[in-house]
Amino acid sequence: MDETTRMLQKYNKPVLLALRKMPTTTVPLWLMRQAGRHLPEYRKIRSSTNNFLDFCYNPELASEVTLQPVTRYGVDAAILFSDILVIPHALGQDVSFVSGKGPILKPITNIIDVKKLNIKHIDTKLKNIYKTVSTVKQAIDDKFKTTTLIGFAGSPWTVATYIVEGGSSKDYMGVKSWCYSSPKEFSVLIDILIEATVEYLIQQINHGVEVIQLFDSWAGILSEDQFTKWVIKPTKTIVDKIKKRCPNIPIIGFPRAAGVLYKNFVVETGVDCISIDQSVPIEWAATHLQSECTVQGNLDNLSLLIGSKTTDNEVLKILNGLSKGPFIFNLGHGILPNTPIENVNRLVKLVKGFKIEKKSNYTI
Ligand code: 1CP
Repeated sequence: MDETTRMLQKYNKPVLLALRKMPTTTVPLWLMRQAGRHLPEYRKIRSSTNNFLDFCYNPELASEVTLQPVTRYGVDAAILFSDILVIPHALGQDVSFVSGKGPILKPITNIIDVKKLNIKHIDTKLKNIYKTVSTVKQAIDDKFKTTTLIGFAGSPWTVATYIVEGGSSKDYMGVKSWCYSSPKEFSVLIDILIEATVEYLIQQINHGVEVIQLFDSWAGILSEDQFTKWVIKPTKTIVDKIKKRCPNIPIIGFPRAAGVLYKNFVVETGVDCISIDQSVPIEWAATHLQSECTVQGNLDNLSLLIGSKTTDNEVLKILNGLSKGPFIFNLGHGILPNTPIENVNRLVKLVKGFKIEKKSNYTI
């Protein structure tokens, strides 16, 4: 047993153990977007600041909301409270969040504007986020010893959709037209995002995050070839660069709605864990994905919002199908703002109370 394994077992952090394909006593659990509007304690603190980015850049408030779901539910991981759009903001793009409308960016649609993005000052602009990481890590070391701290960034493709479309989009007409018609130009934007994302994640790691998740929320809108170009390749570059500098930090990939392309993504990028959405059949995930890496997922966020007997059955189906191998329970996409607290409590109880059968497909 090496030193890292001994440390992991001593501190018994279930999420880290699962990411290293090691057995756990209970199924590790956290929920995407667990810190946010479904929590009354979040809404209370959030109402103190008008501007959402100011809120993300306030280490005291951001570290407090990062820990709220850990304190309330006892989930096994805290995910840094920030947003994927701090990267375009740090690169110099105008970004704001309008209540009821979501993010609004000044769209960048040509190579001249792409070349105005400036990577030089990102660490200065993001320094308060690094301070949030250090503050949360200290609190975890002091008080929540079994909790894993997850850092994150948006993947280049998904961040590019916001940069080009100027916000959320229904059809992604602008960004898809660009990558089909001028792939060389578009790759200049993707390369800037790769470089900024690697720097941002390395700094998060230096300040205390123990795991990285890459959110590619809009990966599922691309054809196979475009998926390979704009999702798999940039992710592989990011994974390679981070592994070179921080070989012990596990990386979770989340190319949402990728269907059968999840398999290509896992094999080609070298991620340690794949986060899957609810459209992936459990048995297929166990056979084709869990044989390669740890799997995370995949309860429908809407099922959790409803919280009926059907939800319990779906949870049990996921647990029965995936808990024999390296697995982290999560949702298929972020928790919805109207999700009742009691539904989350019930889910946590069900997952934590689940008896794991004798393992067959662990590495040790
Ligand atoms: O006023 C508010 O409270 C704003 C709501 C909100 C919150 C709570 C936004 C605006 N971002 C966040 C935090 C956030 N965003 C986190 C940390 C909280 C946690 O996970 O516990 C994370 C990981 C994100 C990531 C994020 N932001 C993604 C990827 C994950 C996903 O859900 O797909 C995306 C696409 C965004 C963009 C974004 N940020 C906020 C909004 C409304 C949107 C647009 C979403 C869309 O286009 O549908």
